[in-house]
Amino acid sequence: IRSDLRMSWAGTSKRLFDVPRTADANKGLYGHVLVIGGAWGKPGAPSMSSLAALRAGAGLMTAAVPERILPQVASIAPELMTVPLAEGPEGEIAAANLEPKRLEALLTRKTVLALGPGMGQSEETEAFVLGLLEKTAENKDLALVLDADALNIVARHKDKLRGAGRTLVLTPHPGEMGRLAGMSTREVQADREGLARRFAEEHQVTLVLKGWRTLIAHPDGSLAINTTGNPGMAKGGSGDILTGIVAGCVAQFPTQVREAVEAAVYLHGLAADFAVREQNEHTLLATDTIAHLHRAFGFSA
Ligand code: B4P
Ligand code: MG
Repeated sequence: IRSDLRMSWAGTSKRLFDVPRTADANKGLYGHVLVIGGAWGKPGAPSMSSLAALRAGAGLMTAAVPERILPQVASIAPELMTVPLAEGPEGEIAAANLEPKRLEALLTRKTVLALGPGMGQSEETEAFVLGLLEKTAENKDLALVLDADALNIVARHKDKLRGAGRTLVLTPHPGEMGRLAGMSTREVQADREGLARRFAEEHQVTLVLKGWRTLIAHPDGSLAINTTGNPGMAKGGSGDILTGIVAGCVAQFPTQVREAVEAAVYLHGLAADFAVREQNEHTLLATDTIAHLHRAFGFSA
């Protein structure tokens, strides 16, 4: 890796997290994350994102999920607040949730919206996602993190990808990146750096292109390469956890998005590197990474 692009603890996370919280800190200083996702049979993804955002230090955390899976999601942590969403025929998030009063209640006082984990891509959910992006387009104080099926939906409506003047973070794996860029996964992997830079600049977004040596490309076209993480993370749930950590970090440092996103990616991989020592690459679970986040945050090199 080119040494000037290589991310390190000292170059990223330390700047943000080696500083203790002020003694008179209160939760209002650290943002309010809203995770929207889930569908019947998929309570795990929004649960993991929510727990990860809490563990990453968000002041407040609300999960909005289809009402039938809400008890399962709520049980992940008593610190979590929840909002039941109206369901479509398959138990997915319905377009009815765009109703102005519902939407206002959902978004009031939230500072970061993480959209996508475990959501599916039905017509109802697609209408909801597109409507939500439209209605929040002018809300510059709400940072957006798009992952998973939110990315797959946006890939069909790229006019909705407008990051200028706001915080918009995308966290695709190579398959999702291919859909966003209109190319195959193989083509994505053949020129990860060039593609990430161009895409981030063109759409004015912060792009996290995941995988071995995750890339973070910024709206100005600059790039950082992550140095943490291991193949034990190549399992369902790892990406959902990253989404939560990114949202939690952006919630705490809304004016330092570059540093917050780079730190999130670095800490996610570092926590997994600690976790894999107690497990191994075969047995590691995505949630083991959350349980080791404190070691990543407490690391000093
Ligand atoms: P989905 O079925 O959509 O998987 P998902 O629900 O998004 O899973 P999850 O959210 O847990 O994982 P994610 O990848 O978001 O898609 C999976 C399919 O996408 C695969 O079958 C494949 O076709 C394609 N795909 C995914 N990754 C690919 C890759 N690297 N190369 C080629 N095709 C790929 O998040 C996983 C997290 O773990 C990320 O943070 C990632 O950086 C990290 N991670 C995974 N493997 C790692 C490794 N070897 N080293 C370091 N970090 C790793
Ligand atoms: Mg994913």
